[in-house]
Amino acid sequence: MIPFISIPKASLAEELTPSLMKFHTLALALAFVSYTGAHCASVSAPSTEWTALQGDYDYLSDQQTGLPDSDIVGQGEDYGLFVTHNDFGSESDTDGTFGFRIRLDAPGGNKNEAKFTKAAWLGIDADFNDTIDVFIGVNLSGAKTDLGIFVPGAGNNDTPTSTSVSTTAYKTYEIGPSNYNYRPVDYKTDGGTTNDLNPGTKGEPDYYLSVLVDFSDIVAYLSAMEIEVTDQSAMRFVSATSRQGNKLNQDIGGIRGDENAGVSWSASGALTETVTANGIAVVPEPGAGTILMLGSVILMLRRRRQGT
Ligand SMILES: [Ca+2]
Ligand SMILES: [Ca+2]
Ligand SMILES: [Ca+2]
Repeated sequence: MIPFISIPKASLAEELTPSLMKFHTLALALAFVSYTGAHCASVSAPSTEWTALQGDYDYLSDQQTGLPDSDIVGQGEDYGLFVTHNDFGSESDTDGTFGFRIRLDAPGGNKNEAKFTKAAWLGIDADFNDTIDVFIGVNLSGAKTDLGIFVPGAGNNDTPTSTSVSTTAYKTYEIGPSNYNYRPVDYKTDGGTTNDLNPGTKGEPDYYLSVLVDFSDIVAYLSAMEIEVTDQSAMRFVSATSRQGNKLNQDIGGIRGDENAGVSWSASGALTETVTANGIAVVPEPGAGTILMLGSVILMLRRRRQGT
């Protein structure tokens, strides 16, 4: 439900404090953000059709194995992480496709053929208890060709260090042009200001890695874990790259290198803001305390006016 804040009459508004007016402006702006329509985007679509999360998303040259093709980068409007949920007009709120796109510092493979040869993950905390509940991603390391939904490993999965990915996928899909894409950034169509955030490394453009899976499979997996979600549910994400399928051992979005790797996910700075599957910010409804405070301020001002 969209929070509704009534604007006071001008005469009364003149008496409201500047901070109260700022609150009104902020509440209305946030309500607008939460009300914008759903996006639909193919796996290769311009990034303007995906939903960008967090501006300065990750540090340059901070991934731990010296490989720029695994370095997640994102600065300002040259975003490092996007998500999308596409419902194709379905009325169900548990179907459609869901996916993520990360921006990497350089292409992998060789100069004749750009190719991602590592693993990339989006971890989801769907119940806000600071543990990663499920991963989606792709593992193209070695001879692997796995794209799908992956179960967190046997550890606590509550800090970057204690989090891993089970080697057995919950669900895999055949990789094809509808669910996997690896291509150079083109800021003229993707938005942002540059194709190469870190010219000091290889002098090649940054690359987007994009993955889509069936949202209903995520819903089913989480439901089996007693976490019920729809495409309107609030969730938080982490992103990571790795050399093998089971560890987050190259780069984690939002953390510089392995700083904060031993602290909780929320304290580490790696979790995104709270959003729906489509990346739309979830606005908490005004708390009872806020409404009471607003009510008593307005009442006090009215009484003061009547008394003069
Ligand atoms: Ca990085
Ligand atoms: Ca969790
Ligand atoms: Ca990082």
